[in-house]
Amino acid sequence: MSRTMIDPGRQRGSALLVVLLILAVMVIVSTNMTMRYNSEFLRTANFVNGIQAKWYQHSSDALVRRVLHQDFSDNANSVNMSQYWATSGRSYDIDGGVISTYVHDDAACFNLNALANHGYDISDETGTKYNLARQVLVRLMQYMEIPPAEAEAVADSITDMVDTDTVISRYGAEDAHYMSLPYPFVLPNGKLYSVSEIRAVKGMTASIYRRIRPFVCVLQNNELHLNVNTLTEAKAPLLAAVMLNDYMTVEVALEMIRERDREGWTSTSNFLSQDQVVSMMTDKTKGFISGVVAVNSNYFHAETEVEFNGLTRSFLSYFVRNNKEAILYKREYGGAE
Ligand SMILES: [Ca+2]
Repeated sequence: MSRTMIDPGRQRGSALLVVLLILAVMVIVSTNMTMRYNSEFLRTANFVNGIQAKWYQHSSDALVRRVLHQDFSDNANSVNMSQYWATSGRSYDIDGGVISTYVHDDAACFNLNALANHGYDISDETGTKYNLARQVLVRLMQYMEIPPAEAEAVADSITDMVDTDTVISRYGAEDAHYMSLPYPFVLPNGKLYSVSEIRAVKGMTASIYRRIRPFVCVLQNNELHLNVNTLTEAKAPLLAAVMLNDYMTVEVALEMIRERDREGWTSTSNFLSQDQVVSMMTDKTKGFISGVVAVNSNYFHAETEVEFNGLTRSFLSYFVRNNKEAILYKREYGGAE
C-alpha cells in the first residue's frame, strides 16, 4: 500500500484560497449591510422630516388663524388688501430652514359648485332656462381664448358633474358617457372637493385646464361670491365675466382694479353705484350681479412652504369664517397642483 505525498506548498495555496473566499463573502455581506443601513437611515430621516414639516405647517396655520381673527375683529364688514392677512409671502426662520406662508381670499375665484345652483336660473323670451353662473364660466373661458364651442362643452360637462340630476345638459355628459370609457367611473353628482376633479370631464384638455385653473375654486357651498376688494390684476377677466355684458371688457375691469384703493370699496352698493357698473347692468343681470358681488369673504386658504434640512415641503390649509374665528376645515399635503 503506497501513501500519497502532499506537497506542503500546495496545502498553503488551498488555505489562502479559502481565506480569500471567506474575505470576499464578508466584504459582500458588509457592503450589503452598509447599503441597507444607509437606505433605512435615509427612509427614517425622510419620515421624521415629513412629520416635522407637518408640525411646522400646524404652527403656521395657528398663526394664520390669529391674523385672520385680528382682521375680522378690526373690521367685520370688509375683507381687503390693506389687512394683515394680505401681507403676502411672510417668512419665518426655523432651525435649519424657513417657513413661507401666503394667504389667499377664496372669494376671489369662481366657485365651480355654484353651477348646480338653480337660484341663478333665468328664462329667456322662449321660456328656455339659462343658468347665469354657467354663462359667467363660459364668458371667462372665452376671455382665455378658448373657442366658444369648447367653452360651452366644458361648462355643460362640469355642470352635469356637480348637479344632482342625471339629465344631460346640451353639450354635457352624465354617467353613460363616463361608464363607456376605457377607465370607467361615475360622476359625483354633488359638490366637488378638489378643482382637479374637473380634469376628468368630457371636453377638458390640459390646455383648457391650465388656463382656467387660476380663476376657479371649489367651496363647500353652491354660491357665487366675488369679493371685488381682493381681486388682483390677474383676476380682471373674472370681474369682466361676472358683469355678463359685452361692453365690460377685460381692459375696463383691469382699470377698475388698478384704480381701487387698498382699503377697497366700503360696501357692495358703493361698488354697484359706480358709473361703469351701472351702465353694464341690465334688468336681467342686475339681481344676479348684486347678489354675487361682495366686499367681504368667508373662505380663505394658506399656501405653506417649509424648507429645512435640504428638503422642501408644500401644504395647503383651508379656513372658513365663523363670526370672528377662522376655522380650519381641510388640509392638502404635497403642495399646489
Ligand atoms: Ca349630474
